Amino acid sequence: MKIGWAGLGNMGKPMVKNLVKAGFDVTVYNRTVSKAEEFAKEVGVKVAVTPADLVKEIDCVITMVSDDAALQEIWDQLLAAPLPAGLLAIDMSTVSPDTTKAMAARVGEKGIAYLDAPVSGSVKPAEDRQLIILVGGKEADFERAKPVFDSLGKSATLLGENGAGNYAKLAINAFLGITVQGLAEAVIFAQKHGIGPDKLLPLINEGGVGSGITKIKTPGIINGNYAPAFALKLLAKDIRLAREQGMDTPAGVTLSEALNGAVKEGLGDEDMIAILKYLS
Ligand code: NA7
Repeated sequence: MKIGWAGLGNMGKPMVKNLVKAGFDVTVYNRTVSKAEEFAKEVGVKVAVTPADLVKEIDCVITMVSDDAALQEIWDQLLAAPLPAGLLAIDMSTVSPDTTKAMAARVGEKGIAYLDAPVSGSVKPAEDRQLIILVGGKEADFERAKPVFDSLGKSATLLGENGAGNYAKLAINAFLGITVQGLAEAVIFAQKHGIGPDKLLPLINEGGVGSGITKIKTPGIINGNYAPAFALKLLAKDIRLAREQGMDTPAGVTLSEALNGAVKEGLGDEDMIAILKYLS
């Protein structure tokens, strides 16, 4: 299968490397072309300088970009180009289920099959082929995409029609955000009473209340390292999307306010655990 990949951000790069390792023929496109050229030198893939170049002679186009606007922008350019017959489109970004449904209908008019396939897991799981892939779309298209998914993650699950993958992703990230905010609040409270994160976090991680995410975030909190594995602004976007889809329960509402506040204070490009700085 020949793949055209659009979006070489923190997630896109390790995912493409795994496709190459699995033997797929991959061409990459990135809005900032210099990033694609640098990446191609390292990995040995071909570079397309426009979305139109990307779709020449491919079987499958995969998008992994920031948000709904980025996805729309790429598809506006793709749809202006001649598209190969039987093209399969897979969007692995986290976007609104409404955008997915509209996009699937729009490209469907040109005979293109469309899957929403956002992922649970950030950079390390992407590098280790441990992503959990959440899929919406038709069974036959899912089966076609299976070899791609198998090269990128540890599981891929078809959850329903287009949009279902996005709904599952928003639910999981709401839980992720609530957990991270809870962790930040516990650290702040303990610190106020003389117990530093270096003391508290190992105790959390030793017990039943510790989890994958508390363990992953522990070194960053202790060392004050907020380099983004998952940028706070992207979590803020996900919670905004969940709110737009009717998530109005208390922790979700509070989380949404905290994340928006943190973005306003300029913390958006730091890791999501920078919510700790905002709440301190
Ligand atoms: P990053 O590291 O912020 O990367 C975002 C990518 O999206 C990057 O390649 C950007 O290109 C691209 N992008 C952003 N805006 C546009 C527009 N308008 N047009 C085309 N391409 C664009 O995000 P992650 O890799 O961490 O996350 C990707 C998705 O997974 C996201 O939905 C997360 O919520 C989950 P650039 O290099 O800036 O030119």
